[in-house]
Amino acid sequence: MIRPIHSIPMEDMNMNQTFDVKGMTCGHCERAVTQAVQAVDPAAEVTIDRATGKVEVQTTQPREQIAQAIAEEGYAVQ
Ligand SMILES: [Cu+2]
Repeated sequence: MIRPIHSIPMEDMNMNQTFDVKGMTCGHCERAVTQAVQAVDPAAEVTIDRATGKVEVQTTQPREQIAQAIAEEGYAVQ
């Protein structure tokens, strides 16, 4: 059976979003970015590759809000 899109619960609507984040130099930066993202979406899964600045986020929240939270921590994000 096919469910109409509006009946899909939020937790089924996780999206994998990738960001380029500049300025993460240590584990503290990774924690700061992770916590900023999880302040927007406590259930977000955050994977960070500090060497390349690649941040992967599994979240139900819009991309702009995640990017803004990271930027507010002081990191350049694309
Ligand atoms: Cu740091």
